[in-house]
Amino acid sequence: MTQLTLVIGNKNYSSWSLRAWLAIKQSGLEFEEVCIPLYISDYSTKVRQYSPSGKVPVLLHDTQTIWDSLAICEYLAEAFPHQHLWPEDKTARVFARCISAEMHAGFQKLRQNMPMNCRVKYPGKGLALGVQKDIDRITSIWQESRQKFGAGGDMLFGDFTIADAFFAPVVLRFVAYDVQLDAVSRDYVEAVLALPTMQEWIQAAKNETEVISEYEF
Ligand SMILES: N[C@@H](CCC(=O)N[C@@H](CS)C(=O)NCC(=O)O)C(=O)O
Repeated sequence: MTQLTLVIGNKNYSSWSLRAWLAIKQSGLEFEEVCIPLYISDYSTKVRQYSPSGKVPVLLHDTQTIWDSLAICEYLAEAFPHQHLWPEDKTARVFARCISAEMHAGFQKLRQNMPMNCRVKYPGKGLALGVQKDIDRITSIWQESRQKFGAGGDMLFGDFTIADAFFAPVVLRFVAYDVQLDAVSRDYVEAVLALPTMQEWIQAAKNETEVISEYEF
């Protein structure tokens, strides 16, 4: 098989990188990882060697360069259909695509006020105006997915899918900021955290030494 290379940012801070990394890791595909720490002095030069947008993540495969986390996940699902990265059932797949797109394009208040950070605990911080509305919408998505499609396992659609990769950074945000959750959402958070791949990411994030002060309180 042609080599897959995934270019990512710091594991502690790069929420977009986590989505692509988790999708590829959960699919069991072999890949090479290139890490470019965000905002170091030559970040732009380094990242532009791989990424036309100047952002991570970027996937390199065969002659293709795929940037943007959603495009990467769609590419993986298409290139490796036997990995079942989207749900098999059409109705579930439609729902999974909608909620992943909603996550991709939305929840700005949550993103701005509760930056992903695996190393710290900031209970009660980040609850600026509009953040609770984002949290409520996310937990209602999780409840609906689990109730309608989740019977076969602990993930949103039973087995792991791209939708779980998309919400994984939110799981880490909810843990870091100790966000109060309903029982279904709490169970989902625990299930995502229990994935060995998530534990691997978190441990690697804790081992990193770079500090980006604008992402710290
Ligand atoms: N929509 C893009 C967003 C990627 C993105 O914003 N990545 C951040 C790191 S988490 C980045 O590269 N920031 C560097 C910059 O904006 O210069 C995706 O889904 O991949």
